[in-house]
Amino acid sequence: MKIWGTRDQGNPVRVAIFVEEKGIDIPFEPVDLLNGEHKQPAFLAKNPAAQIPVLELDDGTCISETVAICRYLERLFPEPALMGRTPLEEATIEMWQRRVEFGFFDAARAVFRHSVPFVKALEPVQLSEWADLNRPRIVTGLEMLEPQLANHPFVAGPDFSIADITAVLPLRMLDMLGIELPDHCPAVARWREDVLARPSVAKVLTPPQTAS
Ligand SMILES: N[C@@H](CCC(=O)N[C@@H](CS)C(=O)NCC(=O)O)C(=O)O
Repeated sequence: MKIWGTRDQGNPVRVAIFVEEKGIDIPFEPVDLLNGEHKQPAFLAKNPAAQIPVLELDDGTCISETVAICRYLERLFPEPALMGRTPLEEATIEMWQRRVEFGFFDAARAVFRHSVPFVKALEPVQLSEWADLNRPRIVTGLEMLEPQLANHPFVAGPDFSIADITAVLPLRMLDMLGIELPDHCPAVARWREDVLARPSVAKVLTPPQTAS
């Protein structure tokens, strides 16, 4: 098995953290998005949507979409459970995962893609109005999480889950996007510190030290 995508950039980060939490070792194969490698026939044969990450199995089967990849790995490596064990846990985690992804994550993604200059290689028409419209949606997404995080250590309840993993990239991007955590969201601030300091997250997002 291998995963197409750069381990510490974009959506592959979510799979890399998932893999770290499981304690398994799957190699990552970088894809040069800025030079359009993902739009070449060889990559399109793996994912016609021209996106990373893609999990390629030893028989050549390819699975794309971050959550689908995580679902497959969860079935193969059930411990520690990151997508729930009981029907109720599974549904609760999926509910929060989708709330985080379609609210907070998508708003941050829109601001990132439409306001950060180097992303123009992927988003040739950057609409600053779309970025501006989505900035307050990031805050709304966080405000939605505040009451939940005031009562639970993690987004979906007592345990770290895929719902927290989905939040990592946007949480890390807030400073770059010029978004301040609202003062009335102290539980979100606490959770952000906890999640970004988590060993799996730090390992994926901290560049390896080179001797030079
Ligand atoms: N829904 C997909 C989204 C994947 C995605 O947006 N990948 C980005 C990198 S973070 C990509 O490949 N973008 C290529 C492009 O914009 O041309 C998932 O969950 O995996």
